[in-house]
Amino acid sequence: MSHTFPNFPTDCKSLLCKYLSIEVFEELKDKQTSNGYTLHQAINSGVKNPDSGIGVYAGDEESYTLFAPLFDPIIKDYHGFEKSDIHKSNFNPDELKTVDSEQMQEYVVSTRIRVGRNISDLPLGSAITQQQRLDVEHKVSQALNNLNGELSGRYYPLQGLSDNDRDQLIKDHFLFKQGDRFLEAAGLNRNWPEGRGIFHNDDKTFLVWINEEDQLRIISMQMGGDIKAVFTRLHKAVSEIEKSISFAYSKHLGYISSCPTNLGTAMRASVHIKLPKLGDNMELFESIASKHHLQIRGTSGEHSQSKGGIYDISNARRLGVSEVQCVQDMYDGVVALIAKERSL
Ligand code: ADP
Ligand code: CIR
Repeated sequence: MSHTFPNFPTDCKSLLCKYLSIEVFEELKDKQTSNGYTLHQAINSGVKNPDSGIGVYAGDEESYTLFAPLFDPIIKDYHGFEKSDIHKSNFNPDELKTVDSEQMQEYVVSTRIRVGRNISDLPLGSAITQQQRLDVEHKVSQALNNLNGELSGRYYPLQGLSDNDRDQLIKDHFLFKQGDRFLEAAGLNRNWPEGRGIFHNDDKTFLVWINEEDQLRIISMQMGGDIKAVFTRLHKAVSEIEKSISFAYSKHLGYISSCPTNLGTAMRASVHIKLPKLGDNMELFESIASKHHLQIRGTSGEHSQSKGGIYDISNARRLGVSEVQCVQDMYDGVVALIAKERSL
């Protein structure tokens, strides 16, 4: 099927719109990866949703090389990561410098750190087949069912959950919502809800989402602001899971993810934090956030609004910085935000 150059509205601010020149489009428009993933599929989310921040999704690891003339500048813009850079991992919780202060406990409602992972040698969610998705669910849930101690728990397929249980898990911030229009246009909602589900321990401090935007989202979370405890639990969980599953990793791009914003560490370390005064002064709020490489989200996840002066603050950089640095970015930024909030 032939496609013509997309028609972006004049106020479009997505990175897709910024970097998809006519020349790049012409160079890439007839290419497809060995899994049959095309440029048209890679850009469809940003074409259908001109309000995207980014607007592209990879269908497999090969998408990042085949469509590099489009993906490389997007990756550089978002992460400040050059084509010649190499990603390095450091997941050692002992190297995180935090002080568990009273202020942290007063302002921070809850802490959550997640990493995205995808199984090596399989297409990513946008290009995966229905059978491959079911195979992922089977393999991952089996591996998780073998975990012990604090990490031991149960897998709940989405199809087996009642509407009430599902809605309560979403409301309590444990479970993903049904994929939105961004994921829909990326092909990530195909065959929904089959093959999707959530594993969690009894306390819901360790959770794994299966087959949402990435094949795994491994999550550690708890109430309050003890960031080190959350990071330490996540490190333990990821190390255990890696004993039985091999994840897609490239020397250049780190862990391979569907969305280029998640490459590298694929880590988002966040707090829900009470900052009502800064919330009334978004310009100041955003300037501190940007200085500390932070992203501000609403409390019901990406593209949601803040409620009651509580915000979701997380590291924006994930590639070219280690896991320790991602969490350190978040912690240092949160300390600065609390100091400013108190001064207002
Ligand atoms: P992701 O972190 O995977 O990018 P979202 O932004 O969609 O995804 O958030 C997923 C869910 O996690 C949402 O319900 C959101 O409210 C919840 N969440 C994120 N950070 C925290 C936190 N620090 N405390 C409690 N819930 C959180
Ligand atoms: C977008 O482009 O807005 C969506 N596809 C989501 C992008 C990833 N999220 C993010 O950077 N916050």
